Amino acid sequence: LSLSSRAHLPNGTIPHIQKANYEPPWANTSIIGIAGSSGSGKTSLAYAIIQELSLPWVVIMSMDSFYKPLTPEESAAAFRNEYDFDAPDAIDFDILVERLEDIKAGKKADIPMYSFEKHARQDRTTTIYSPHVLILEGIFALHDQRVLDMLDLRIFAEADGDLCLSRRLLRDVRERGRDIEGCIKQWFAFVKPNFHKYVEPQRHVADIIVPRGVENKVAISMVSDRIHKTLKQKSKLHQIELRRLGRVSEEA
Ligand code: UZR
Ligand code: MG
Repeated sequence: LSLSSRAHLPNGTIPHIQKANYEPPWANTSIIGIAGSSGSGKTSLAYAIIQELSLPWVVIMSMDSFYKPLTPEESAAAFRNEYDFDAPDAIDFDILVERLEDIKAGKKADIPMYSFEKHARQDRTTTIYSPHVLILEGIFALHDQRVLDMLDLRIFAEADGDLCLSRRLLRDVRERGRDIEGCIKQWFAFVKPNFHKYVEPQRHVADIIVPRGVENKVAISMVSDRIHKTLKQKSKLHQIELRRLGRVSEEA
């Protein structure tokens, strides 16, 4: 059973993109972590990596899903832009680790969905089940040792502070229902000081630091190559294991 014998290019796919195909069941999901400042372009980088990977089962999981629920007092503070969402304490790492372990074990994982307008989890959840690759993105993606241990690749997205601030202003006003004064208040009270305190130190545990985000085509293709290599390796090991268990007969 060769790996390439199962790889096929369905008619009608874009010719210059090579589709890869790996053997299911896919329990040992490969996980990429992307950390970086708010507004550094983590989400866009994640989408660019997905496009480059060109695999059928890749999902992005945002750490926003794991903000702890707020008490009524904390929620009121959040609406006054006085709640600190930029400290690791705001994130429920225990649940995040649990869900990542489930995904790694090939189990279904229900992921909370977050509303930035309401500063709260929504009632609905979304389900992640057995992807080839999962991209975990968030300001603290490289913060918790248990998460770090599960990552196949650790990325830190680098961008100038003024670029981050201007992106964040535009996005939060357009998409997250904020006003400029509130954004600026949050930035200088929490985002900027906590960047230096908690976010930037994650550079030291990153495998690669990616400057210029989505424009950095070289970095994106390196990440993609690396992941394809990892998947092939895992697939090979999986086949060897199956054969050892006598589940698959030898074929050409
Ligand atoms: P990204 N955040 C909110 O403003 N409100 C919430 O309810 C939850 C999070 C902000 C948070 C952080 N900070 O900087 C940012 N503040 O979301 C992280 N202040 O999201 O990485 O997409 O910028
Ligand atoms: Mg984002």
